Amino acid sequence: MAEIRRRSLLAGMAALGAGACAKIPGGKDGQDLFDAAEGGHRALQRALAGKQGLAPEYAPEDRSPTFRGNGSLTVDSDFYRQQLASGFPEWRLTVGGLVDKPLALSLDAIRALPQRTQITRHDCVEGWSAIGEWTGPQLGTILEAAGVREQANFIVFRCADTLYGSPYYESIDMIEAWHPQTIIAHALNGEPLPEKNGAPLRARIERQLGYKQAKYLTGIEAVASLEGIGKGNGGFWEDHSGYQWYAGI
Ligand SMILES: Nc1nc2c(c(=O)[nH]1)N[C@H]1C(S)=C(S)[C@@H](COP(=O)(O)O)O[C@H]1N2
Ligand SMILES: [Mo]
Repeated sequence: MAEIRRRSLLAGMAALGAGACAKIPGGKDGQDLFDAAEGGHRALQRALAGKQGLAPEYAPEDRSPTFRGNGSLTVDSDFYRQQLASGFPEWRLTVGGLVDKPLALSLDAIRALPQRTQITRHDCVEGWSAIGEWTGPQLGTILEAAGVREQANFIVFRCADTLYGSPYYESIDMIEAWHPQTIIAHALNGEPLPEKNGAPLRARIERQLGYKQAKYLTGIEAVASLEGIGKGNGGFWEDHSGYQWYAGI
């Protein structure tokens, strides 16, 4: 309970930005946060990242024999078919919005960044779980390379697929974006991502539910507000079924 309160407090602070005068109850942690805020936005993000809990990680033998697919299981386009058949040579992950240096990253470029591998449990609201080993660069590494601006409060994930006629998308706040376990995964259990699990790239946001784990990524966009994106609720299921935007496990 206290942890949930603290999380939403931190999320609120990040949304306000470092310049906002936030009063943080709770003793030493609060003071540390306040000190960090004085050091600037980037320092605040770092301090927050270091203080956050990690989602549990598992041993190789805990991995589920098969990691089922859910929601979209492919992308219905000729371009996707052709890229899938040839190892995605022309797939690009664009990084744009509130950044100094917009990027268009190939899979090779993404594989060349420092990598993180983590074995975590995926929980879908529909009532199933699976444990998988994910590998990819931390989102923070990519945001740093792109020079994300202070005005960014959210990262939006753009996907290649549509579900019921609308593009799938998701979003997270900057606390989640800088979290060490937030990665752009290109591999599952040591192999390139299978088609059904989001090939060639998907987000892993390990402290949140399945629908936040955007598959078939084509773009990352830094924005100040979620207004005007989809129906404004921060994600496909948030727009279509009223699912919570902060989908904490
Ligand atoms: N692009 C895209 N991402 C998506 C979905 C989708 O339909 N399209 N479904 C979500 C849901 S509800 C879940 S549970 C997981 C399923 O991931 P999996 O197919 O690897 O099991 O992906 C999430 N990300
Ligand atoms: Mo899900």
